[in-house]
Amino acid sequence: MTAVTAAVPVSEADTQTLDRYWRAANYLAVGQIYLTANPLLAEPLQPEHIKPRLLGHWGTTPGLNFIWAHLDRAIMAHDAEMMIVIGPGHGGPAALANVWLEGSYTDTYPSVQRDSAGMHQLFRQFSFPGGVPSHVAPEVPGSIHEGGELGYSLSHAHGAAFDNPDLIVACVVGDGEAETGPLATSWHSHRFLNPAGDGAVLPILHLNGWKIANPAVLARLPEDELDALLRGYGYEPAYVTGSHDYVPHLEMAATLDTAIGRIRSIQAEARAGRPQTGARWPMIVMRTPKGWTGPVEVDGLPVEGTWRAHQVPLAEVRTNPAHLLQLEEWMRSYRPEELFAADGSPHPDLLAHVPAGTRRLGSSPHANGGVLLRDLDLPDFRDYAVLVQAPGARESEPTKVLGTMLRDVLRRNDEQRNFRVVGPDETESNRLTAVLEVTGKTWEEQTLPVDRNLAPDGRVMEILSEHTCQGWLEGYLLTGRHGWFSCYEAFIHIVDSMFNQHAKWLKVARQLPWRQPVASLNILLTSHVWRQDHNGFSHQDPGFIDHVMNKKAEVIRVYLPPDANTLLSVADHCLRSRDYVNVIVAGKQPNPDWLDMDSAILHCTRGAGIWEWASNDGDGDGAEPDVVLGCAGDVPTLEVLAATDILRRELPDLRVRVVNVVDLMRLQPAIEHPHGMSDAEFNALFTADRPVIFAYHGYPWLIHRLTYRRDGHNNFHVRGYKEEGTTTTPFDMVMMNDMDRFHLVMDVIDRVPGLAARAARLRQQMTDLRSRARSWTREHGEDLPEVRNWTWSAR
Ligand SMILES: Cc1ncc(C[n+]2csc(CCOP(=O)(O)OP(=O)(O)O)c2C)c(N)n1
Repeated sequence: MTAVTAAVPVSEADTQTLDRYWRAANYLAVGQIYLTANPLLAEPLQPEHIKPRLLGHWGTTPGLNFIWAHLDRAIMAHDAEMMIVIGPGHGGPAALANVWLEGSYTDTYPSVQRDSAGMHQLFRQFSFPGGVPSHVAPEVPGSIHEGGELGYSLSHAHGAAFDNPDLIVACVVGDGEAETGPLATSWHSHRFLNPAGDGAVLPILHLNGWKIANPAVLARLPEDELDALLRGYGYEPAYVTGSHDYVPHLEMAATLDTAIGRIRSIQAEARAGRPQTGARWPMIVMRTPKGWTGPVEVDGLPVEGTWRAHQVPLAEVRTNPAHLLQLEEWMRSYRPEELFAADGSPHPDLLAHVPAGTRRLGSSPHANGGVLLRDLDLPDFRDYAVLVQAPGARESEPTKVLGTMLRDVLRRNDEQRNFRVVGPDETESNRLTAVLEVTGKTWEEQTLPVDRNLAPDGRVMEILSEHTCQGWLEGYLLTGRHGWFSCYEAFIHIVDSMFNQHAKWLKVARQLPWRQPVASLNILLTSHVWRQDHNGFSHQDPGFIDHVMNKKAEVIRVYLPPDANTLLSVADHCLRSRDYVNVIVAGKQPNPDWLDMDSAILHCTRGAGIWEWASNDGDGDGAEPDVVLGCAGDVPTLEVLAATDILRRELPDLRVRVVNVVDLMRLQPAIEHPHGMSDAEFNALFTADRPVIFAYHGYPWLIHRLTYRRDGHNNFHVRGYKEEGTTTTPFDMVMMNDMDRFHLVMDVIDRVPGLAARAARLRQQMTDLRSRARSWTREHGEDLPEVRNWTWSAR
């Protein structure tokens, strides 16, 4: 429960304990960067005690250690449940030093004990081949945020705080990190944080003045401008300033006390039913020197408090005796003999402020979210099926149908509060509108009578920042909850890089036995390339799929359901899955319903298969097809079926096989992806020697990339988006990219041996039809009636 706590006075003895802890953490950090032997400096440092390659970041580390020490005290003093997110994740030595000191590291990795052998191992493994990375990577207990790519700390921290009412997430924001676009927009996250039902985030702006080689902008603002900026973002900033000569333990402790008191009072008011609209959340601005307590000067040049402290302040320790000596003096300045016993264990008194068990920052269960993960209570997706009496007889808007299922996922999990839908202002545009029947869109700011569907405790989260949406959801998932991100297809590229980092995180986390699986990141891409009715070229880019394909097969899934029932089946599968990034591409526009629910389930289970009802190669003699028409994606499927219709009517002897691919990964070889087909299966489906005309939702080369090793690859002819587009009709769009039914018929005629001469007239008709379709759009502003009204006629 959130009791409002008064500031707890900090005694002189407390500050000495904090200082001893801080010195120990700093010592351990320097040791990790430099030493491969002699961890306790039992003998004078020799070149052979030094790592051959010095890799790590010192500059941010002492500040992070200072923050960690003080968070520990605050956790104890306020009986608080806290987590830490470290924006400057290159400060890995700090996180590792602290989790070792508090014992979380040994709990996670029993081979690294809190003794001299363990300290030796801690030092040696850091940034060392076969050891641990230099960042706050998944290997570090207590972390949900690697921080290698800067910019996502605040959005991750808020994701962790949503629906965790007792949790305070301390979030260190680097002053360089604060210059990034994603970080800059994520200051607004607290405007979506409901003090009644969510936890809190305490941003700590680490104003150490410098980036790698430049000053940080925020550090050079006049104080009143910085203050005005942060207040404008809705915070109540408090300032803690330290220097080479002054360590502000008292100020930091008091400031944290006030901040936690303030957080709890906002929460208590809100939880007593008094809305806290516009509440100013506390934040801390910590202005301390970069490389604090490190070498003041090296080779006559200033280092502490400058950009030179960013990485390794003494670079030539192995070869330059003066540097070696300076390192030894630096390490001894922390007086390790006062901090560690002869066996290397930290003196118990310096750990007096370290909390126990899961209150330790390195042991927070929230930071290993899989241990807290509860399955979603999912409705039976079959209940939302559209009725399909004959393939293509009726149409529906797939995402609208999905919205009804997501609505009930929200409803059923309202009590366990572990499912959210995020999107950049597009939930309704993407036709998931039904979700708003059971919840609102989160909004903590003022409202006007004209506003619709806003609610302080809404479970649909919309902010026009794809970065923030993605960051919130990642934070939410990594702390053991579930979610759904829907986005315009073209603009998901904005988070290409964030996706990269999340996929990397999952890849590594899956290999760590102590990290429990988390819910998959589900990304629905809709309002897609082929149907940009009132937008156009800027909104046409299906390349995210190409991008995700670069990541490890074991964490990537891409689905292209061709209609509403297949979308439901895919969505159900994704919501149950763990440790993946699921990318689903599905349209929101009216689209023929091809498969009844039973067929949809079978088809999705196969991932790719022959559509018997559309094919005629199985008729009669069981001979092989003359041509295979492959399709992946809703619009390509429609065009392939329309082309098949023409072929079967006009060339009834031609044996046509229609193969639809829902799960794109099925095309890969089995050795490349767990879903990949064996060559035998692939050949059975696509044949080894017949022409395959493949209509694909995205850029055509991806299909070649996936199939280049297959026997029949030379016969693959892929149509897809080739960067032709504008604001025009749906059929004109497919024509502009030569993926229309008429062009597909021409492709068949051109590629089936012996057909060209026999079908010359049909080919000419197709050219003429393309011309007619084009001029019809120019004259009437819409597609040809026979195109618009085409339906599959059962045979
Ligand atoms: C998005 C991104 N761009 C560039 C970098 C390269 N980089 C690593 S550290 C750093 C400076 C970071 O400065 P700050 O956030 O203030 O951290 P600190 O000074 O505390 O080390 C930069 C530019 C990066 N890691 N991520």
